[in-house]
Amino acid sequence: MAAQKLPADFLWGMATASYQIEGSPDADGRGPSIWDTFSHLPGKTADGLTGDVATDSYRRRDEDVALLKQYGVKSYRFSISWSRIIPLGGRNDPINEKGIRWYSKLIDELLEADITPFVTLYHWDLPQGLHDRYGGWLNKAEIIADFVNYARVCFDAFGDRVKHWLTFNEPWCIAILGYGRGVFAPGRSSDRSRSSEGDSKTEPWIVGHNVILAHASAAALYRTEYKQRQGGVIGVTLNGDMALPWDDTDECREAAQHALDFSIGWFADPIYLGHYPTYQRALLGDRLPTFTPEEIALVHGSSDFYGMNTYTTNLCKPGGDDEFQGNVQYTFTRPDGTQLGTQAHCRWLQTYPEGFRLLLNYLWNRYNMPIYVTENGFAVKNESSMPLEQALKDTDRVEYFQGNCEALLKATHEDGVQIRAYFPWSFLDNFEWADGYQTRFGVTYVDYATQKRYPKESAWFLSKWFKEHIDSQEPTKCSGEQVHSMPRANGATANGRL
Ligand code: GBH
Repeated sequence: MAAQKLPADFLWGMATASYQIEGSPDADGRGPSIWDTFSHLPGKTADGLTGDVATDSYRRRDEDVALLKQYGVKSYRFSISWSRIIPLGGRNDPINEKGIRWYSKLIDELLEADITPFVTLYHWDLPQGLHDRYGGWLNKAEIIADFVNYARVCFDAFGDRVKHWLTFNEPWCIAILGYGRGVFAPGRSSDRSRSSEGDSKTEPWIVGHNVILAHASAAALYRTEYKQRQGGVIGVTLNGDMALPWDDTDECREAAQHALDFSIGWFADPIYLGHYPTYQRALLGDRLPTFTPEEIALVHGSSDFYGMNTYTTNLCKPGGDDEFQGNVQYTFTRPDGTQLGTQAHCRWLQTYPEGFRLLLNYLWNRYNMPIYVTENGFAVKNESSMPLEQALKDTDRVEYFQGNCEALLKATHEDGVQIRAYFPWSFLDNFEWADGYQTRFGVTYVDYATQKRYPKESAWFLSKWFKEHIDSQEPTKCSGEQVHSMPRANGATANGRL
């Protein structure tokens, strides 16, 4: 058999998000977002820093595109800053042509470089105006109408050239980190040491529900008014790490499934299966909102693919009172005391390629949708305190990507999982939200004093790996056969078991 390859139309590229890289918060009429506000409050980010400058990518667009081209990526995943397009955010507020022009130029430059733009509409930077006006994501009717309006402006302005849309990045983080733990903007929480407002018992579930409906409404708009003419695909991307039983007991097995129900099933079950997970409903009772029949009809089937952001694997034990994890405890320490993998700079991340492959299988079996891996990455421990030359030799990150790329290939060829894209996180070191700038996820080192970019070894590793592993032949599919869900070829049935 010939060497195992990925299909010629497989997309690989780098990923970023507007607030993490752009800087220039006042340029060309941009309005403030909740992340401007939040990051400027004392004590909200690890180093007290904000996204005011970040990687200065608003001003370095041409340079960034040139580097992407040098890496040989086929695609670039970036997000649009809502408050550059509609500075105040709302459906009756003015549209900012200068903001539109900036992204339009970026898209043109990418296409000229033969790079497919892969666009996220919402990567956490809600216009502050909407939060102030009516409570942002807490206000169902208003936020859905305003998000759909914003999506329409983007489809109108960019849809002639953009054929891959993501409505939301990681609804779990929006809801739990923004309204439950209060560690991300807008920082609401029941923890009064963090926030004077908020109710962690109810607000995250309301916000998650409203984000699902906003996603489904924007996807419906695209499908009814744009898809036929523009011919693209639209979906949501969910964060979720593999959950494995800590030991072989039934209790741990159950705990692992419960963890998946709360991290992934919360969003994926309604969107792909048409209902919230049973366990989640049982645990939350009427704190978890319900869909009307019309709403669930809109939600069910609203994503053209499975958008997968994943970083690690957690070993699961029942117990604890962390409702956001489904009352499951996570650890990286095996029963025999050994660690699951290599520890990253962040507490929550260790390398484990087997888990990546298992998660691909789990999602494929349960949801039956082609998968776009829209984020996957690693922050090397203490990279910020290393001399530059040492930081550029990012062996732990190379090993992380090597393991996961090999797992991706095995999932494709040995397991029959349909995978269409892989986006390492991230193109550049950047503003890592509440962790500030010390945690570096980039395959490109950014010297923040000079804003100079230095490719790390991992960038060249990925560049070479995908060059060698993507088939060079033209795909042999008929033109009508697009990237929608396709029936399973191997006849396996969907099941939620590990
Ligand atoms: C992604 O989220 C983001 O999309 C991206 O913007 C970010 O830069 C990247 O990861 C790297 O962090 O123990 O409660 O604090 C990743 C998903 C989910 C991973 C929450 C960390 C910690 C949960 N994240 N998780 S908690």
